[in-house]
Amino acid sequence: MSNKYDRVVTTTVWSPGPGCHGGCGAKLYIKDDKVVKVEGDESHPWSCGRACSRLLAMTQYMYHKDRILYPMKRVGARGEGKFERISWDEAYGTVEQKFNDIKERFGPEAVIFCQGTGRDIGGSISFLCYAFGSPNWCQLGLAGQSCYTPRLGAMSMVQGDPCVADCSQFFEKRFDDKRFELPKYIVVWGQNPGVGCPDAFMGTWVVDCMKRGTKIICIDPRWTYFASRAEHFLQIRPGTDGALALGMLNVIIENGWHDKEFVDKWCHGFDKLSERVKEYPLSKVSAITGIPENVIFEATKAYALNRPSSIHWGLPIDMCPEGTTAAQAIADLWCITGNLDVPGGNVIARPAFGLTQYPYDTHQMKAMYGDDIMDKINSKRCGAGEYKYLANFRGWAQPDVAVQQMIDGKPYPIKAAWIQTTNMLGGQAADLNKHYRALMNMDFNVVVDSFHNPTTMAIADLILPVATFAEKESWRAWYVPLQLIRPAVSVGECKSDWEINLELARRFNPKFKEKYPSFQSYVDERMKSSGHTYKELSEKHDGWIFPDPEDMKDCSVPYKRYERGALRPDGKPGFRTPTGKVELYTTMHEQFGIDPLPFYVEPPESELATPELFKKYPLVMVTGRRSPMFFHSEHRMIPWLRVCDPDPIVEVNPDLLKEKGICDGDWVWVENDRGRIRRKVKANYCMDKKCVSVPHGWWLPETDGPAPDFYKSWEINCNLLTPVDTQSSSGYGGGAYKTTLCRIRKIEAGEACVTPPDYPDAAGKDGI
Ligand SMILES: Nc1nc2c(c(=O)[nH]1)N[C@H]1C(S)=C(S)[C@@H](COP(=O)(O)OP(=O)(O)OC[C@H]3O[C@@H](n4cnc5c(=O)[nH]c(N)nc54)[C@H](O)[C@@H]3O)O[C@H]1N2
Ligand SMILES: Nc1nc2c(c(=O)[nH]1)N[C@H]1C(S)=C(S)[C@@H](COP(=O)(O)OP(=O)(O)OC[C@H]3O[C@@H](n4cnc5c(=O)[nH]c(N)nc54)[C@H](O)[C@@H]3O)O[C@H]1N2
Ligand SMILES: [Mo]
Repeated sequence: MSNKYDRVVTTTVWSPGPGCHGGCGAKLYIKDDKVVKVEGDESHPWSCGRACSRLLAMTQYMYHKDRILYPMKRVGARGEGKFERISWDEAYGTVEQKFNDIKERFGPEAVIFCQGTGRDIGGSISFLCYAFGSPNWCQLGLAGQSCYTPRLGAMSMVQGDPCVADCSQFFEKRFDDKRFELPKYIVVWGQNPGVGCPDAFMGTWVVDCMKRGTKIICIDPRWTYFASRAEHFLQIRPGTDGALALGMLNVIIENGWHDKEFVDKWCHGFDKLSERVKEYPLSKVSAITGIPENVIFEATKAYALNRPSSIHWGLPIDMCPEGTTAAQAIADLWCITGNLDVPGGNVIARPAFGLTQYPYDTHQMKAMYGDDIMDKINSKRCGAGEYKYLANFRGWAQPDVAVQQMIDGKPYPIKAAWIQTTNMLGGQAADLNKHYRALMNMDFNVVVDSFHNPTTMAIADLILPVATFAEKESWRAWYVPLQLIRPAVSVGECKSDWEINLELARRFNPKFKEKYPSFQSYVDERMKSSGHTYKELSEKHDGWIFPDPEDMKDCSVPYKRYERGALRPDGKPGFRTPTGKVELYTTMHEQFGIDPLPFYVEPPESELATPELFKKYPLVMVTGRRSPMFFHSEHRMIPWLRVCDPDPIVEVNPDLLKEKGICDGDWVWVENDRGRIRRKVKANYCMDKKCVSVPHGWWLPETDGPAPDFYKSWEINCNLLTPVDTQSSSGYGGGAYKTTLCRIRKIEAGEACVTPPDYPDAAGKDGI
């Protein structure tokens, strides 16, 4: 190391900063107690030295002039944008007093704990929520809880565990490990992993497999990187993936291309599934999905007859109408083709050493909080009464039910919101106006974040400044390896989410004061099953550890765990389902009163479902395709990133533009009955003529924060146009983010943007 730097810290990346689902290794170069350069860590087995644009721009994030460095309390009216610095002690004391006061008057369930996507937060926010005694923890605003949970739910019901496509990531030596086998095909289904690296899966892994010979089947309405390199590209009508999967199952079963041995020995309900899928012949599926019959047939044949192959899927599956059942149909595909938990297939992904950090399913909820946790929380959890599936899987409250309850107070009032890792009014929440209304209705809102944004400006009463990954101690076991996040520097008075939440949990629940005198004591307790402590692992240079691949009893070691009895709590061979088999006919669904077999329904708004509306709004607004420069609503203020992706755009097929007399670069309205937003046109043949792509999370940090501007969220945020209350019959899935109908037209002189509604009767409008 040259004397340009005092030291280099290697650590694991996991939000805040890049914002992401994390898992990369980074090297932080430090001079005079400041991080001056960031690089990827080439020795890291997952990322192998690669670093995304957001990681490389970390120094601009950490030391940005607008970063919130101290706790702040609101001193003017809500929306005025007047905040004053306070001490941590006052901040903690205020939360303690306000939340306890609400608890006394309305019960602990009257405080809702809201998070964004799966960052290093799920563990600490659920811990705080349950320590306070509330059952209401969710991604408020994420219509239908439509991100990953529907896929996780379906996988849990069908096969007892989540799984991911195997690109050798389960082994430290990666492709050199003899246990691994290269997939013949990877089906990239409704995901763009090269951009997003979503859900603990690195897009570069797919490319690494492609370089070694893996072929691609891509299912996407848009011409993407993977589409352009695919052997088979299925350009699908948005929201119809469930029908496609059912059609593919039908083709496989009809032609006898399934793995008969695996199906006979390990699957339950194959005959019933075979009957159901007969309702989805190719002609019908082709008409629904818009994909030619022969294209579906050939792709299905390639996937089914070339083993091992895997399917790697994404968010649009959750956002299909009946997202859980669309996911169920796709899971059935890898199960009946014998691709489950085999090398190069879809491999079960339990947390390293079986240790849980962030409860992704009911088993983990019970492991963390005791066997009676679900009963305890279900009596009051928003949505648990209506949705049996929700009541029995994971711990989330149902967000569409919760937001309504925040407005009408039925069946009981909700009075305060704890908001940590989500900018609802600038990113996460569908139906922007409804969420604004609901949050204005709260007596007290706390936001834990690193920058001001539309949410902090509009509704925050207290803001707590959060430390980036480079400034905190934490850990990660989002499957393997177990990795440490190690602090390199500190900035302002920022604290980590864990530090903040543990301190408050101690104040709300004194038993934690004794039990966890420090964050490390909590981590060490959770890490016990690995046989390591935080300190000991941290002293190891690399700071990560894979389970011993020879340990056949370890449930986080692949493959074929169902044969060796490593999946079930009773230690018997089989899967963690009621029958011990892969449940193609899911008995849990039967118990919940949901169809045990997959089925298809149309999106709530579509050409077929609402033909009259379609006449008025003939385009499908597909929102949310990811930009490598931004994570959701973040990073618009980071110069290196914004310069690469400067404007809120709408991508439109050039032929459609010609018909409408609109030019590349024009500003247009994107509109429907819920409102209209301004966007700059980007002509792009990647888009189907029937769809437009509208990236989400846009607000302009360079404009005015206080009301009525709120950084232009009401002018450009596409969630002004998306609905809530479209959730699946399970309560999970079905958010219409990819299937909302709209139209585009030129902006006429004198036409103004929408402004935020005024809520003069809102409860928490004045001082705190
Ligand atoms: N840089 C960056 N990375 C991110 C994020 C970010 O904001 N920025 N967000 C993170 C989060 S929380 C998530 S959930 C993931 C999401 O990441 P992904 O799972 O990749 O989801 P999207 O980017 O929404 O869409 C992926 C692809 O699906 C296509 N698509 C759209 N509608 C449909 C459909 O109905 N069917 C099919 N088959 N395809 C469709 C889109 O055209 C797009 O190419 O990314 C994570 N990673
Ligand atoms: N139209 C449309 N809307 C969508 C989507 C879409 O595809 N289309 N995608 C949806 C999906 S899949 C998801 S998961 C949601 C995600 O939505 P969110 O995860 O809520 O993302 P943001 O709205 O950007 O809010 C994140 C906020 O948390 C802060 N932050 C980042 N990391 C941390 C951290 O570790 N700690 C703390 N305390 N703060 C942090 C950021 O500064 C930012 O203000 O958005 C959904 N919204
Ligand atoms: Mo997400």
